[in-house]
Amino acid sequence: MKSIVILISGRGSNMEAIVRAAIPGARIRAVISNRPDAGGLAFAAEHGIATAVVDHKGYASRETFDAALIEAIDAWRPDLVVLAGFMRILTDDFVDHYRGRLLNIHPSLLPAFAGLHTHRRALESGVRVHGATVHFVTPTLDCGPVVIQAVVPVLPGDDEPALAARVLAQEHQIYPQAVRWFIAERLVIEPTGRVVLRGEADDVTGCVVPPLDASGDVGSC
Ligand code: NHR
Ligand code: GAR
Repeated sequence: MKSIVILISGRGSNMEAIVRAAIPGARIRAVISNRPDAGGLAFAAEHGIATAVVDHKGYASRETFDAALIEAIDAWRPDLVVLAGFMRILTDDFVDHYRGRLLNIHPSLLPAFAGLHTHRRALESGVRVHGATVHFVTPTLDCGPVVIQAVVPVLPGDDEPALAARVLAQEHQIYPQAVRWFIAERLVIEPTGRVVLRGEADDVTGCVVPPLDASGDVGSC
């Protein structure tokens, strides 16, 4: 049985999707938040998962915060650490400590729109497709090896909440899939930084393109 620790900062719907996926061979040991008011903590507690808060506001530097976070995480001896809407940039030391076993979901088709406010920036830029990316975390923000991406259309009339909701629905599909692959030891990071999926592809491969609306509005973009 492999152990997983999930880090959140807020609502925790991706954490919830991973918990609900009941991944064979995996046990979610703890959910840790840097914010005491993170909504996701209640869901975790209700599901019998240990919760903890390491409040970044109680630390003078990123280094001391990250050291405290490592201590809280390592108490659970995790095989995998999952960032699920975790909103603090992590130091190189933290990332090195969990090298090859630290995943993040980012709400854009990386390498486009690294950083914050991805949906607003996608709308402003005029792109016709947007999406989400699960990647291994490396010291350079949102630049680590890509595991799986999902694509959604940007539709006429979209605002930030509408686009975010369309992307989030896909996040809830691809993040459990990425974790399933990791736990099954099917993800290999090649020296080039590409991720290769070992074994036969499941029903879902490393790219998810949901069927577009049949209205034709988006078919010709
Ligand atoms: N850390 C490293 N080193 N590398 C990555 O790829 C990371 C990371 C930490 C978090 C998630 C992330 C994202 O998916 C993530 C990836 C927070 C910020 C940010 O600017 C940026 C990216 C991500 C998470 N945070 C502000 C900060 O000063 C705080 C913002 C807030 O609290 O609302 O840390 O995009
Ligand atoms: C998700 O859309 C996730 O991709 C994004 O925040 C949301 C968290 O939702 N992550 C980032 O923006 C990281 N910078 P959740 O708390 O309901 O999973």
